[in-house]
Amino acid sequence: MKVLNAPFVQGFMRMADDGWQQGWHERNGGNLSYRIRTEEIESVREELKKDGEWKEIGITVPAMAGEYFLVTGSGKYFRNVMRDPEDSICIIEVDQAGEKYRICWGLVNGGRPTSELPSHLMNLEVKKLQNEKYRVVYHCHATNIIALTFVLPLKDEVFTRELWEMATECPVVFPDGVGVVEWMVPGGREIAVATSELMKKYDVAIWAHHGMFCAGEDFDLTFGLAHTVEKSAEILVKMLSMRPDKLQTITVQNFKDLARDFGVTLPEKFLYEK
Ligand code: 2HA
Ligand code: ZN
Repeated sequence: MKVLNAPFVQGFMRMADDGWQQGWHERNGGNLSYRIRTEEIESVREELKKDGEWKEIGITVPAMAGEYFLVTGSGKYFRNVMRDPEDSICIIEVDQAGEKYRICWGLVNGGRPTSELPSHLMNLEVKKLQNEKYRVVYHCHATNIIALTFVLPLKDEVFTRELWEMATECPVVFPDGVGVVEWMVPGGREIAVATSELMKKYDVAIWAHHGMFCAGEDFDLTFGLAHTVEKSAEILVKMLSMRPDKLQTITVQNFKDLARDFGVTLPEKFLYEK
């Protein structure tokens, strides 16, 4: 099969384009990665090149040894993924030590994988070790969530509770909550480690004054998660623009009733009395 016809590549391109259309990917903002299944990589094997140069990832991800990933390119625009995928995205293979990668397909006009490759691979590794089904990591510059990082305390408890209160579906969609990383230099090992620590507990990490990192089992779930979090953030921004306090909200008891009926467990640390 041609790489471009493979359903996982089509799904990846659609998600990138959906993010662009939401306005979360100005210029070269954001990045997306997908851990490719064995049968999927076999289906496109004929088009993969084997002579790419091995390059350092910058971190070690032993549990990712020998795996293949579809990732966006560094400096590439989500806006162009649909129109020119072979220029914008690439398939990479990780070596047996989990220390190096090589490009097997894509980035035909040169370039390298996303600048956030260390964060993506570390997060995918953390998730894989917890649940083999997790395959997608997505980073976007969602406007309202970024805005909130200027006015809410940068604490997991505060962000989770405020986002949960803004839409009834939220505790059901992200019952584990969201984590927050204080401002850090993007692209390196330090932010990768901080984010992957949060990913041990949550599927969402918010980077202060920068954006959001999400992980999930497939493109629908991961995009849907980012979309739900950002929608809730938008409602909170609107609410705070009308007045600084709420006249009424979803109460702790309401959350407990919701958890019971929807069969989700909500950690006690988010159900504090205000
Ligand atoms: O430009 O979003 O965090 C890509 C990014 C870096
Ligand atoms: Zn970014």
